[in-house]
Amino acid sequence: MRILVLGGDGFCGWPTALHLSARGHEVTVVDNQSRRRIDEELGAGSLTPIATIEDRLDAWREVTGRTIGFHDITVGKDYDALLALLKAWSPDAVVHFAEQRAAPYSMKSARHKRYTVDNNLNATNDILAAIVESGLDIHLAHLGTMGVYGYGTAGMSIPEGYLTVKVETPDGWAEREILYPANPGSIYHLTKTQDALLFQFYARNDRLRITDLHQGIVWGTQTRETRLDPRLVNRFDYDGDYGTVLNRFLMQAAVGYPLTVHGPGGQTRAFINIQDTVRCVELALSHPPERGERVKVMNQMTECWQVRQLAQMVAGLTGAEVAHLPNPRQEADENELCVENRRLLGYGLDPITLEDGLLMEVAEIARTYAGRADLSKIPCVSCWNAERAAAAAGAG
Ligand code: NAD
Ligand code: USQ
Repeated sequence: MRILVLGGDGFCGWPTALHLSARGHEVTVVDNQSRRRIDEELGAGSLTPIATIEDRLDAWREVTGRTIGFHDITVGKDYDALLALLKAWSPDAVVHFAEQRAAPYSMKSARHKRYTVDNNLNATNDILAAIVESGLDIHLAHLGTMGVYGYGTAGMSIPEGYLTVKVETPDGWAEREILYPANPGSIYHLTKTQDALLFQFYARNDRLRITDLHQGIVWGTQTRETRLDPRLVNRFDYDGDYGTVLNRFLMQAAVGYPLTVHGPGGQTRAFINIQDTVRCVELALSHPPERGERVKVMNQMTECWQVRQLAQMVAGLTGAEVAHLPNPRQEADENELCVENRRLLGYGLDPITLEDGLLMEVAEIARTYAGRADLSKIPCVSCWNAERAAAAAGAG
């Protein structure tokens, strides 16, 4: 297949581009490098030393003999360039990672809220509009989030995108399938719920073939391909805005920083290893929906854990201390979560779990690069509202 990877310089996009290229697909990356500029804005870079995109692509060619193309295009702004690329290159599939993906970053200030909404919604609408205008039959696979569902399910398993409801009609009770009600917990997560409506509209109106992968929190760093050369290393975010919980705990353990559990740590979340992320995208691309079919939604996660369980696990492995801090987020301190993921398992996903020993490998990466860490960037200082900010200030 010919595959365009939007956001292919990022944490999930880069290893996905390499994986697809290694599997023999023709791959081109589109990325405006906004994530690297946000590193500068926050004064917090990747723990691993990531090469420039040019060096990454040269290294891939040297190591494997395969070429990955690159275009510096802002999806959502440079519409003509995006459309021209689709028409000139005629991809079979587009994988869409090109969004601002950190919930704390999206909640930092009005500017960050506006940037996240503007960037994410325009990126999604532009790629959809460009596919329609190109006249090509391109399958779009988007990286969505488990967070569109909210995290409280009252004992029910979260289905893959759609909920069967009973409605009263003049002829009695009837069953209907609706898009699962959206319940976002941040402006970032909110943009993903809006993306879902854009997909629903374009699938119905223009018969576009669309897959929305509702992904859990990704942990890990390296994949088979990023391990091939130091210049291919994946990014590892640990700062209070972009670092996700499990990778942060592993890094904190490596530098001797007490693990930063928000509140009692009863938040249950869905997780997936980065190696499984790249495999899931490949599986999704090999099982596209038909033209005219509704949006295909798959829950891209492999296991659920509570934050405090993760902290205990990392503390058990490394001897780290655990700290309970005021929660800067407006979220439930305790929730249960159970998720359906039968579709990707049915296509052959063989999940990597936390028990598989990979945790130690990630801890190893964190230890190797611990000297690059700036400990002042670890605290989560983005608060969801004034009340949360006051509680954090009181505790500080
Ligand atoms: P990332 O920030 O590392 O990568 C996103 C990439 O997209 C960056 O390289 C950035 O420069 C680029 N980009 C952003 N906006 C762009 C635009 N308008 N035009 C061109 N390029 C643009 O994020 P990630 O962790 O790789 O996440 C990728 C996708 O996966 C996101 O949509 C995110 O919502 C989703 N996701 C990530 C996780 C996770 O734990 N990392 C979990 C679930 C879902
Ligand atoms: N948390 C802590 N301590 C920390 C960091 C986080 O207790 O030091 C808690 C948070 O309060 C939250 C949970 O851990 O309850 C998860 O936080 P996170 O930052 O790991 O994940 P989140 O903000 O939900 O976002 C990440 C990705 C996002 C993706 C989402 C998938 O950044 O792109 O969409 O995971 S999901 O969580 O399933 O919605």
